[in-house]
Order: sequence, then C-alpha cells, then structure tokens
Amino acid sequence: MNLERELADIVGDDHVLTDPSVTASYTTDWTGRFHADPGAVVRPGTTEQLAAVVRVCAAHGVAMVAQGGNTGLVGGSTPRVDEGLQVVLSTRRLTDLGEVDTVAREVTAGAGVPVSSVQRAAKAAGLRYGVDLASRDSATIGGTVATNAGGLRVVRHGTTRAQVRGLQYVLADGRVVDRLAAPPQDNAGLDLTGLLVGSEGTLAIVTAARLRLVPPETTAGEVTLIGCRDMTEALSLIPPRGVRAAEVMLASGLSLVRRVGGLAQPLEREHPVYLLLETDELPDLPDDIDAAVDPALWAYREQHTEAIATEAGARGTVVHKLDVSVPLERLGAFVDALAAATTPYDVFVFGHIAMGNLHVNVLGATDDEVDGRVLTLVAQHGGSIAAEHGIGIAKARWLPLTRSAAEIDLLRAVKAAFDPHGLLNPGVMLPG
Ligand code: 2HG
Ligand code: ZN
Repeated sequence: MNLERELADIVGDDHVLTDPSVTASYTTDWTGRFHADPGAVVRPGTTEQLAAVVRVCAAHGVAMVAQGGNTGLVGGSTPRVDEGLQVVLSTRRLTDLGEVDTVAREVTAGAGVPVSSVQRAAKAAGLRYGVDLASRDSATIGGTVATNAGGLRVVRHGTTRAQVRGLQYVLADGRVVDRLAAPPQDNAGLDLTGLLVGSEGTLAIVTAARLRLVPPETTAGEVTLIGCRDMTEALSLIPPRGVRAAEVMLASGLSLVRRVGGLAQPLEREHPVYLLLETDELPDLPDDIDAAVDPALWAYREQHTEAIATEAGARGTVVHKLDVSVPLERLGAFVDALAAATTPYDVFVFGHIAMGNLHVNVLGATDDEVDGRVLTLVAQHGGSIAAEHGIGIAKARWLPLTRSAAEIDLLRAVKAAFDPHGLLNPGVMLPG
C-alpha cells in the first residue's frame, strides 16, 4: 500500500502533511541553515499512534526524523538532503501533562509539552522544574530530553538528564518501552533511560518523561550585572555558594543586543566582558567594580539569540551556532584565540560560564570551514565540541576531534543495537 495512505489511516488525513507551504516550518531548522523536503510530516496524537507510524515506516524502510518544538540549533530535527526519503515525526501533539505528585516531587509530561507548561504546573503545586531556557515556550520536553538541554539553571540543578526519573519511548521496530513508573532507585541492569537522554533521536523516539521537580527558592534572589576586564576576572567573581545562574557575554554581543532591542547602557562604563549572576544573596564584590542589580538585566543575556538572528536576517546571511565547552582554567585563553580562528567573520560569544559552556555565533560564513577552525581550537583547549545543543548534523563530521576512535566504535555499536537498519535520524551525531 501507499505510504502516505497507511500513515493517514493511523493518524488521520489532517495529520499527514505534504504541502510544502504547510511543511515549511517542520523542514527548515530554527537558524534557516538546514532544510530538505521530506516524504511527509506525520503528527501522531498518542504513543500508540506513534508506534504504529514507526512500524509502517520500518516496513517500508523509510527513515524517521523525530521533532519536538524545532528550536534546536544543530540541524538535529529537520530532514537532511543526502539521506533519501525521510518522514518527519512530530511529537508536538503528545501534550498530556499529568498531576504533579507533591510527595514524590515528580510529574509526567508528554514529549510535546512545552518546557514552560511544566514550569507552570510545578509552580502551581508549590514546586519548580529545574531546567529553564530562553526558548521555554516553544522547546518541548521531548526535544530537551533528546538533547540533554542545559539552559540557564544548570549550575544549580544540572542538565535535563539530572531531572529525568523515567522515560517512555518507541524503538526503531515500533515496540514501546515504558519506564515512567520506575522506582526512585533502580540498578537492575544498565541505565537505558540515562543513555537515551542526549541521544538526539538516533536510538529511539521519546514519547513521555517522568520529571523530577525541585523545591521553590526561599527568596526572590538577586540579579547582578558586573563589568569585567576579562574571562579570568569574571570567573573569579562567581561566589562559592548560593549561585542560581552565572552567565557571560562579551562587549560585541551586548552592544548588538542594545542596538537591536533598543536597550539602554546597563552599567556606567563599557567593558570587554560582562558577568550576569543570579544568587541567593547579593554577591561580595570589590569596591571599585562597575555593577548593577535588577532582575530586568536578564534581558541583556536572554535577547542574544534573537538579536543575532535579526542581524543575520538584515545582512542576508545565516548564523553558524557552535555550542562548545572548555575547562574553566582554559576559558580565557580560548576566548583570546577565537578572534584569530574566526577571521574575517563577526563573532558573538556568550554562554553559561560556570559550566565552561560558550555559544560561539559566527556570522557571514558561506561554508563550514570556520566551524572546523573553531572546533579544532576547542579540542586544542581540552574542550567538547557539543556542550548542550547536541551534535546534530552541523557537527557530526567533527566528532573525532573530541571523541577517541574507541569511543566512536562504541557509539556505533550502541546505535546498531538500537537501530540496526539505520532508520532513526540518519546522519545525526555520528560521522558518515
Ligand atoms: C542560550 O543559552 C541558548 O541562550 C542558545 O543555548 C544559544 O543562540 C545560541 O547560540
Ligand atoms: Zn545555552
């Protein structure tokens, strides 16, 4: 039987999309850098429907690209040009959100639930969800599980993996594994749930997650923006305790955000580096420091991604997003070396300083040669080429820079065990 007809028999005609004007938002990534025409976009409404869709695609030997809110920045959830016929499997209709269990401090969320909905449900029950990110209204639980998203509170609560108590997922042959009701402690065999977090849709398709919630903060917290000489000074000003968020920006990014967002100069003077702290109490700072305290100062950090996208649009180009991390003691040297590695392009650098995680945004490149230069520099500084956004297709060819041949052999063996026919997110994560 015809593939489209079989898919429509499972999810209904309205949820198999093929018209390019309708599928465009599913087939182009957020940066506009990655796009390919899929066979179809399928939007199952339940786990059972999704499993049936997977069985049909598997029977036809058709590849499947799982997609949540499509806010990813490495081309990990859109179809790709050189992988043949692919079906985009959108999990956005899996929006069941369970009751918050205030005793276990947990909630179960469907893969399509936006992060901000989990945050609101937790808050209404007197708790919090430990992951927060600027794309909270569009990014989904499924997508953040697939990429092991970090975000703005990672220094306080860890990455998404630390919040996931259990998962429900569909295997490449359509079988459903349900570990949503896993007990709090469970050492019966390998931690498959932990393995799936961060697997970027290459091993299975996550349909729901049991999430740990954390107690509310007991105070509102203090938001301080501090002007710094360099990265080393910024690092030295992060207090040893009570840190809820520690973010860094450079002068170029701050001035772009001010220009695009029409924001005032936040401090008395301009500085090469800015540290934004959210802390339980006001931080102890040297007397001569240039700093301001105000929750509204978050805007200077949160508006970076949008401001850079606006600037790229105005220049008729796309942004190359290089989410990397280096050991804290190498951060200063790495940032100093970036200018030479990114010549002649404009580069904006910001990120989660306490984790050594920098978002290197390069503007104006027409091929990925500059990506290779930056990622090689990362490797030379003992870092990782993917800190919190995943490898996607954007960085797959550079994985050997920071993973050994033995590790890549293991990754390939794990992939083959879960997905022997290579149908789940082909081209993502592993070099070709
Ligand atoms: C952030 O920290 C996100 O704001 C996006 O991870 C980073 O736009 C980026 O490069
Ligand atoms: Zn980030």
